[in-house]
Amino acid sequence: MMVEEQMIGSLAGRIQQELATLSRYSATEKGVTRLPFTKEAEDALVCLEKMMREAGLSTCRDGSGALHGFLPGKSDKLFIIGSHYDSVVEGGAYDGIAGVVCGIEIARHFSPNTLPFTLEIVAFNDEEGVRFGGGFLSSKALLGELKPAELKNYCDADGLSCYEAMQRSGYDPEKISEDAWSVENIVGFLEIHIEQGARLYQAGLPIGLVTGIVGMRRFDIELTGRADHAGTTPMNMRADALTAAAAFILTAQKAAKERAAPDVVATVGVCEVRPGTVNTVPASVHLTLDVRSLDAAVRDEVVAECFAALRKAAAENDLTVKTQEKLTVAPVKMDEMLMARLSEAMTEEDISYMALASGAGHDALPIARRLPAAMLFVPSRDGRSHCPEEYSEPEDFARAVQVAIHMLEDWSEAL
Ligand code: HGY
Ligand code: MN
Ligand code: MN
Repeated sequence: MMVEEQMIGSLAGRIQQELATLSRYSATEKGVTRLPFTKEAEDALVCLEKMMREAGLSTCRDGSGALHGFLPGKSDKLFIIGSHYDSVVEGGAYDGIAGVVCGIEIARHFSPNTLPFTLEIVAFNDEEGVRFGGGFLSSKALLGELKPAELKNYCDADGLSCYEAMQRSGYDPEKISEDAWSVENIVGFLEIHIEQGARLYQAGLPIGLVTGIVGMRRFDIELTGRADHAGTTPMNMRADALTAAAAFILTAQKAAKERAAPDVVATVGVCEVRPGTVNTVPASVHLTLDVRSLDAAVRDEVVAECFAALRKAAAENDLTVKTQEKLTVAPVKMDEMLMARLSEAMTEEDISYMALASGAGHDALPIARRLPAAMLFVPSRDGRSHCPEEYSEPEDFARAVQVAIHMLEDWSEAL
């Protein structure tokens, strides 16, 4: 079934409108900042709830702050489509939430009780882990993989734990996994997401079929030395925390670059120096480390190299080191059956696409370990993401929606 171009046009127009509305729920003027358990996150959720109901879905929330929309089918089996509605700080208007909007548009296309399964559209909370340092909060909770006590170990910059932030927002963290899925009841999961890299954009292709997602390890590191006068403390008598941090940062870059593989990356995204004054030897530094690879062993080698360098530099500078591993998630391959169904739908729609791995983490990452999962990527202009310049064409989202609709229609006809 060739898709009428004007159908793509009208669908694209509605998607663009919905994303423009949702992008206003932000704590910053510059880009989009919508962190979990904040007013802007709650306001976005209310707006998504309205969009879901207008599309004919019944809605409910779960104990992690995720929103669910349901379109009943001919069985209680579930096919789930979704992505996250939280963002990074001063991020873009498409990362995550575009996949929720696409899910709503897919569901809107179908009448109740026509698909062989119930369609569940999910807006996941705190996929990014930017506020509390973890990530995948809702997807892990829905997989039954989160314990309430763990939420006390994740704290924001003000020292407020995720546990307390949930309580302040009216959630009961003790019930975080009470709404966990019965995984055996789920036929499949699809996430539509922006690529956040430049491969599709440079190839001029409208869609990417994701083959796998990198494994990730994330750490919080606290280096403690001693504050001293910058003018009167001889170099050989300092306990300068920033010196060891510099060795760590350069080792992270070098270790990843030496693997010379695009999926092997290491990033020190946070480097907070205290007391942070021009004439005081840095007493302490808070760092984060994020290491990824499609190969868990390579990922672990890079981590080991980084911490060996840190221990050596800390010993040479008379520092103490405290580390906390905040996230450990294995690389995954996407489901072959779902990939084949999506590939067939794109062939029938005469849409050219590229198969590619994801260097970004997604809710599909923990989910794919437990049930059949697939992802479709939409090009990111210039490969930019996690910044206000993030942009993707609404027509490309519309094409991804049409591919998913085509796959679900084929699925129904085949039964
Ligand atoms: O960090 C990531 O890859 C994703 O944006 N959470
Ligand atoms: Mn992101
Ligand atoms: Mn994302």
